[in-house]
Amino acid sequence: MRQIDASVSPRFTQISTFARLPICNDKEEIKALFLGIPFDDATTYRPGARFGPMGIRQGSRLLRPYNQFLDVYPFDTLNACDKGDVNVMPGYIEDTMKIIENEVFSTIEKGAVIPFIAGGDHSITLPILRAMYKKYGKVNLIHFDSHFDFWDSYWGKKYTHGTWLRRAREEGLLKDVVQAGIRGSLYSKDDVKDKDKLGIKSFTIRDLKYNAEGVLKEINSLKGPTYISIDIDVVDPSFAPGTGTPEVGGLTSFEIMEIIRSFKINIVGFDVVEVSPPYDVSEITSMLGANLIYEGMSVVAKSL
Ligand SMILES: [Mn+2]
Repeated sequence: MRQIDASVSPRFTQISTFARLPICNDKEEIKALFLGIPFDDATTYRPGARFGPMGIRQGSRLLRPYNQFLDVYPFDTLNACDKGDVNVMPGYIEDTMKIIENEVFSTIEKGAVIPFIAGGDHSITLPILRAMYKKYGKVNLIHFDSHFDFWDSYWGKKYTHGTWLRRAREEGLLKDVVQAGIRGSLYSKDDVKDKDKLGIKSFTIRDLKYNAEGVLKEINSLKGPTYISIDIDVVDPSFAPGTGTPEVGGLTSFEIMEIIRSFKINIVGFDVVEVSPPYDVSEITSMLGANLIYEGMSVVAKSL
């Protein structure tokens, strides 16, 4: 059984691994790992998500081994470990995407290891999906966000944290796509129409707030390998102020946790992106990010 050293106080100020898990080594069979991608050069507004992995590790110190709501010991069941951070290249988005793709692929190449990834801005999800495609072929995508993220370009540039989803579609990496939590002002009415062109089932924050069961039905009907990507800004800034592009009127922290707990799908990868500790207050965003990964691990452990 995966034991957490109880002699290490959660109040200890040393920032260690995610949930004080062991560092990954090649000798042990694992089913899941934590991986940080500290890259935020593709943000369009507030920076700081490069400190997301650090913040989420820090916010994970109080996580305990047993999840009472799903009746599971996620770390033990998954034999989970922390693989550290991807060695990104600041200032070079496309070079970094290649590094991310290779690094993520190397973690999933052999066996059925599920990466739980802490961003980083949302641009990191595109190279992760490229790695997923290499392993599984087309995967389904469940995308929680306050933004569509399928704009064509920003300042004429194709690779930003607001364009990754369109690129993933164009590259043929994805099967069914369900996104939810969309809100905020838009550039144009055409933004809304593009979701049909791109074959994306898109639900607004109203759909989630007034009919979460309907949205969950769509999500849980997905068949085959499915990747989950959660932009922390799907949560209301009152619960998650530490993020790059906040939009008011979002989910509560309780609501997003309950949604994750309800997943009944074949999860092959999971990310929480856009946590920006420099804009955080009392670590609440970092703690939420850590807990969302914990719930994700718990759902996967439960399904085994
Ligand atoms: Mn967003």
